[in-house]
Amino acid sequence: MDGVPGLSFNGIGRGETYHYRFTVQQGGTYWYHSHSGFQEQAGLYGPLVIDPIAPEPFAYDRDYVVMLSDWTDLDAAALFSRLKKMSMYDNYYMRTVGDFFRDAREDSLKATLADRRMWGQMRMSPTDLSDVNANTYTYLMNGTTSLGNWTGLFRSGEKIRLRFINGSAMTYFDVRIPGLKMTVVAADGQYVHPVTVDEFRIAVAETFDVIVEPSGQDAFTIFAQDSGRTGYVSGTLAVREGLRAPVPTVDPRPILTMADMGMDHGQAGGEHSGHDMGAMQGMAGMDHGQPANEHAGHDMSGMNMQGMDMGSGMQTHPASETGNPLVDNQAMTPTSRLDDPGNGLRDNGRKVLTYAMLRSAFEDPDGRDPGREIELHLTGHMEKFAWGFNGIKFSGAEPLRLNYGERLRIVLVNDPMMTHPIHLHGMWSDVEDDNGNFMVRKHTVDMPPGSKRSYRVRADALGMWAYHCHLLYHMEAGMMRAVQVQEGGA
Ligand SMILES: [Cu+2]
Repeated sequence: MDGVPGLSFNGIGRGETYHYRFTVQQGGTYWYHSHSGFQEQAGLYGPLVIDPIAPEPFAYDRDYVVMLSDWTDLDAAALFSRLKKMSMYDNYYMRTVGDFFRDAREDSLKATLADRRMWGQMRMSPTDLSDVNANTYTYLMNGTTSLGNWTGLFRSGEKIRLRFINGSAMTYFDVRIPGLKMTVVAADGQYVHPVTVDEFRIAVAETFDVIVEPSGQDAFTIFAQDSGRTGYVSGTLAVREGLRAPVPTVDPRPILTMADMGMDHGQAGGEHSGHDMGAMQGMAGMDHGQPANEHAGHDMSGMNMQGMDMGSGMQTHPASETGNPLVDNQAMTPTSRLDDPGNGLRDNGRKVLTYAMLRSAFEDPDGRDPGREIELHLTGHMEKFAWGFNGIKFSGAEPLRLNYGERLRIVLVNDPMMTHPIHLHGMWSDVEDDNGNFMVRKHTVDMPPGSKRSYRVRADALGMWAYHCHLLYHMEAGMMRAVQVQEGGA
């Protein structure tokens, strides 16, 4: 019943009634949405909270759903065709001539030129963080704008459970409540060992349950800014209706760095500015000479890999990516980056949740070592707004076949310079740490640019399932596969 029209059932026609019948095997915070066309963008979604049978491992006095979403009055099909024609439409922040000369003063002119040339060859603006942003979207909290000020009431000293759900089509949010610590107790509906933070990034489709204990003030702002720093939505926790607390300004706009492109050999700690690329200027010599498809199959021989650790092992790529006009970038040295709070959140003076802090409150629910491994690359071409796995769109791909009951490992490599929240229907994704140990059970695994992450899957649900990027327009453009779980071995 985690179905998708065309894969596991025929959808629900106009005027039809469809009865979902399923055994509830879990509790927690989830959401539901249409999987037909662009209906999710048009608002066909809602929160889904399942009360557990067993007592919960934490206490609270009240709970509220805080559902975040991105709304547009545009027809979603029109927005999609705009993305196909002008993928940069919302990216107002192309760097200006003024920025160029400021950079040139601060660095050497040579380094600045090298940096700019490199980004030009990458066919991406270093500020290009999201395809659609607040220039198009109005962000909503529980269906209302910041002006509408959704308010959750509390009495001083109470423990409030907030069930954050990112029901956006395309938007990552960075969430904080100035003046309050948030203790994360569940991720994607499943209990985690409590971890207390100031802020968390919530990918599209993820859910996080947090507990806060407001006191000492009558009102606190729940602040959710988009990851591209083009806008925000806010609401309020208050002792009565009609109150507000100060609303922070949106953080400075981050820029993508070499680390975000999977080309950094070290850990991702520390927010790189575009200026420290001087040391990487050898990268600007990456001239592949084939304008149509310069990044499929890098010719390493011509590159001056100054400052890069060639010994750490370069990432290999599937043959289907080579010479593929739908692949504009390949991660060279991707790492899990599990302890990276993410672009725009590093060293911001706040304690920011990372995946490395998420530990399920239970042992590996399967316990077996994976019997085999499937590596899939997230691929795309920014300008063409083409997305897929291994350079192949959904329409041209065979289903992934899993054997009923098997335990396998899926390794994802994110080649394009965008972040993708990857969701497998029907089965859990048990995220592993860098040593291949079970870490946290999720249904949506965020894949930052240049990352390589693995998770275990127990193929315990027969049938056809969708496996896709949860950015709606990426999925529609082809970043989706069918997964077929079948009985009786390979
Ligand atoms: Cu995507």
